[in-house]
Amino acid sequence: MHNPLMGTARMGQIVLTALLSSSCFASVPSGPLSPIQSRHHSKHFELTLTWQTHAPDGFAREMILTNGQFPGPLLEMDEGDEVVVVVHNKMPFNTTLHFHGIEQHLTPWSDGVPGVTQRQIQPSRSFTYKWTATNYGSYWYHAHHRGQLDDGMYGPILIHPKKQLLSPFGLIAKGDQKTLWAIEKAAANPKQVLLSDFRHFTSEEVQELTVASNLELPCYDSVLINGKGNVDCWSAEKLASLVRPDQAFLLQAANVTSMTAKGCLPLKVLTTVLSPGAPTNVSGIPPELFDVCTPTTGSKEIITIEKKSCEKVKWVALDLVATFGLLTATFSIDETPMYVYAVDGEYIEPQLVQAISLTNGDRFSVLVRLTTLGDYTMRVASTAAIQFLAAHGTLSVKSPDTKNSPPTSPRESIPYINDGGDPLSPNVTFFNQTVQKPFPPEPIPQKADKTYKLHLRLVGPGWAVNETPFPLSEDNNMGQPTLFQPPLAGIDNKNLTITTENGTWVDLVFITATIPMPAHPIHKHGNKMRMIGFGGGDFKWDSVDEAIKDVPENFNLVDPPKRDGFATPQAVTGPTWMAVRYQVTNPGAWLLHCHIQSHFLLGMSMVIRDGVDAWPVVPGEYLAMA
Ligand SMILES: *[C@@H]1O[C@H](CO)[C@@H](O)[C@H](O)[C@H]1NC(C)=O
Ligand SMILES: *[C@@H]1O[C@H](CO)[C@@H](O)[C@H](O)[C@H]1NC(C)=O
Ligand SMILES: *[C@@H]1O[C@H](CO)[C@@H](O)[C@H](O)[C@H]1NC(C)=O
Ligand SMILES: *[C@@H]1O[C@H](CO)[C@@H](O)[C@H](O)[C@H]1NC(C)=O
Ligand SMILES: *[C@@H]1O[C@H](CO)[C@@H](O)[C@H](O)[C@H]1NC(C)=O
Ligand SMILES: *[C@@H]1O[C@H](CO)[C@@H](O)[C@H](O)[C@H]1NC(C)=O
Ligand SMILES: *[C@@H]1O[C@H](CO)[C@@H](O)[C@H](O)[C@H]1NC(C)=O
Ligand SMILES: [Cu+2]
Repeated sequence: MHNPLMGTARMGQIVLTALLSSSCFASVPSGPLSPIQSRHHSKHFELTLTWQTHAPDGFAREMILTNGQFPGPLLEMDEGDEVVVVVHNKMPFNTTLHFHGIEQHLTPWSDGVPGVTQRQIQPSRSFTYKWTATNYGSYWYHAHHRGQLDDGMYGPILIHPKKQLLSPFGLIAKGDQKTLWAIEKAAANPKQVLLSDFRHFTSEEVQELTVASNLELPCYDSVLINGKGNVDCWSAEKLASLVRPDQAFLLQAANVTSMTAKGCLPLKVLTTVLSPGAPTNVSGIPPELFDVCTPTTGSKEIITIEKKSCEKVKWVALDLVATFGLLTATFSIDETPMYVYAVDGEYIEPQLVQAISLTNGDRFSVLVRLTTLGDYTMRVASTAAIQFLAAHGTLSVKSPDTKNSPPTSPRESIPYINDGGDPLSPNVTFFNQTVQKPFPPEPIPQKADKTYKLHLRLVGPGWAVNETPFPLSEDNNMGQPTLFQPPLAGIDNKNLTITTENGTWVDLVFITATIPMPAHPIHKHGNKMRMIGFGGGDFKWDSVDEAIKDVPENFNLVDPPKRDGFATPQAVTGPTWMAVRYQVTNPGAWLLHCHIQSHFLLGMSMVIRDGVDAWPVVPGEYLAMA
């Protein structure tokens, strides 16, 4: 076990100032540090949403801009701040805004889920979200209405931790005080790196085609880093060289020989292998959606880091935010290992890795140690079976003192991964969630009060977390959000709702009921969860407690990972399961859903009415707001 005392609390300014000796130490935290007992402030943001032509990857289409930009602006604040976000809907359709991973403690009406916590915001109307920044770390905001996330409605959130917070940076600095200061300074000002997939069709066009064809249509056009990228059409040889066994199996089963020019599984795989027997109609699907690839020049994200010649080592922190609508992808920076120090906003025992697999909604905060000037390629490459797609950006380490700067080397940096997201050598270590430990340790009880077994299924063309696909918001509850209904009254659809009591510990066990089944990144609103176990085969027990007696090796009740979303294990030949545990401490109506946009749109959601015995009273202004 590690020693929590090895963590560090940030130092006061006086001590630091006294220790600043050379000009090089200008890189040690020098700005005014807040008093140890920092007062909580109010932070006010205005976000204006417009539907405009924009070309993030070089292809112009109508999409959602936030304050005229894409991705939306960073919302930056301190832990404990009272936050007000006023959303002005200047778009020609309804919308809502969700703050991903933000607890909304005592403010469930600001969670942004239409039909569950609010009514939709109509065109030319505004809505005021008010919440407290109860946690520190990396979060993001995005549309929660229909497929608007895929139209570009998202941006990052950064919550600076309280100064006295115990941090894991001492475990990286290993007793070296200067290293510790350099790391703390870097982590106080992380650079946002948003990783997205992007499509040339609007979300509503895709939704119409989905309904007309009776098929899920999961093929995109580009991957973006901070909203920049291009369409890069790969040769048939390159695509063939990257095909993995699971893809080869699917291609062969459909009697097709290769991925499409866009790097997608051909429609025939979808109609014959993935939706066998379902009545589908592909005649209305434009060839540009799956087959035809048209290259664009687009643009490339360059993150410039200034490294003074007297600084031997420059530490930089990056907040990686996976805003993907569909893809799971590998992220890696050539020749640059990453210390992962926080996941979904919260500190962990650091892991030193060369690559990270990210799925929808994930946040990874990493520190990199830069010693040599030059350009290093940042790579994001899809690992989803459905499509090959990658983006490259540049981490450019430059000297500010130009007279001393060496001639720029034309050398290409050496990659750890290929464009298929696979490691290029056995030396490449990926982040391992199984051994992701909260820092400092956070014990959990050995037993829960209640167990809910939830069956993930494909129901016709729809997806379900439980028995029944969830209706899209406008059909739900006949316009009356769940949160606005009396908590102790009966509920409309028991298949779509779980009700819990405040203070209790709850286990959710997700079981794949349709085989084969892809991984589903399940996100819970309102709180983080601990992933206490997973495995293959049927979950034949009634509770985790019973299961542990039979298969103790599948569980970790000591230091399980904590996140606001966990991906269920993919089921290829037989069922799989995953168990998460949380305590109900945040009464309210919370959505539990798959974060893959096409699955979400096809119904993969349900509502957990947490702590109905202790629901806060919805303020009148929210009951009235629409
Ligand atoms: C837009 O929102 C309003 C208010 O919530 C709702 O009555 C209306 O049906 C919505 N319109 C559409 C097209 O969903
Ligand atoms: C693939 O080809 C085999 C042999 O020709 C045939 O039996 C099978 O039905 C075909 N499958 C599909 C999905 O076309
Ligand atoms: C299939 O889709 C096309 C284009 O959307 C439509 O014209 C046609 O009527 C559909 N066929 C069937 C059998 O539904
Ligand atoms: C892997 O690491 C070993 C030991 O550090 C080194 O000798 C070897 O060259 C590395 N291999 C590759 C492919 O990078
Ligand atoms: C992750 O860690 C677990 C526990 O040590 C180990 O069993 C597993 O093989 C590791 N996974 C990878 C991909 O390294
Ligand atoms: C609830 O689930 C059961 C079992 O799958 C199903 O028979 C029933 O029709 C569902 N009810 C609703 C209202 O969808
Ligand atoms: C809900 O439960 C938590 C944990 O037991 C407790 O701290 C909190 O006060 C409760 N909330 C209400 C409103 O009773
Ligand atoms: Cu899913």
